[in-house]
Amino acid sequence: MTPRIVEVRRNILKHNDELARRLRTQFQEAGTLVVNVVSSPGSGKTALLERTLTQLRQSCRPAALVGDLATDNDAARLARSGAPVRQITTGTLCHLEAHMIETAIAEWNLSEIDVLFIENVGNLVCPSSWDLGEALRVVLMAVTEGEDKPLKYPTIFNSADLAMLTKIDLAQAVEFDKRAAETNVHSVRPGMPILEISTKNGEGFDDWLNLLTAHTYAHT
Ligand SMILES: Nc1nc2c(ncn2[C@@H]2O[C@H](COP(=O)(O)OP(=O)(O)OP(=O)(O)O)[C@@H](O)[C@H]2O)c(=O)[nH]1
Ligand SMILES: [Mg+2]
Repeated sequence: MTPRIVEVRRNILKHNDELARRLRTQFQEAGTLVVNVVSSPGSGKTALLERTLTQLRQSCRPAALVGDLATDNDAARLARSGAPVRQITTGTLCHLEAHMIETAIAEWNLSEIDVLFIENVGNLVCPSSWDLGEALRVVLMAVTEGEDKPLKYPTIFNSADLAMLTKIDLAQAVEFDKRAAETNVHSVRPGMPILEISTKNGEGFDDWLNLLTAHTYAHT
């Protein structure tokens, strides 16, 4: 790679970081908890958010943005919860960027949103470098993907605040080694909390909702 290209990339990332910092301040001032959900394609991000939005709507005001290269299928799934939802289609881009979040929320009144979920584009590589102004970054890892993902994609696990082992209802069927997975997560990010969750049978949902509630800003 030539030095010129490296420099352009660095400038783009710097611009993203500055905007993300401004967004983070805006979210904090509005009292909106922003959660960036990342994983490889098909690990269960939308399924997790479908159930989460439906349950959270009983006690607070959640909303969601969802990024995909194409289609608004995931937005349609999430909108069935009744929460405000917007799809961001990225075309050829493998991650969301801060300016896309800024545009997508432009018409929303943040003070009316307690928790904003951002489902990132399914990818364990690109989203790790792009700050979206979130307060929490959650990385999902489905039991069907094997235990070694943290070792192969350390950057995303290292930049996350919480790891989730999803599709835990399938763990036995695919002979998933939970202890090995936890060891791998902690070898990359010592001490990171790990939740086990199933959107099929609801396992782990109470812990997940409690964790969100603990991070939600108190509204007066
Ligand atoms: N058994 C089981 N299947 C699940 C669970 N969560 C999701 N799935 C299934 O996994 C598949 C993919 O789930 P999605 O929620 O669409 O995954 P995603 O991460 O949003 O996928 P992309 O948006 O394409 O990256 C679907 O067929 C879901 O029904 C779970 O907890 N248990
Ligand atoms: Mg999805």
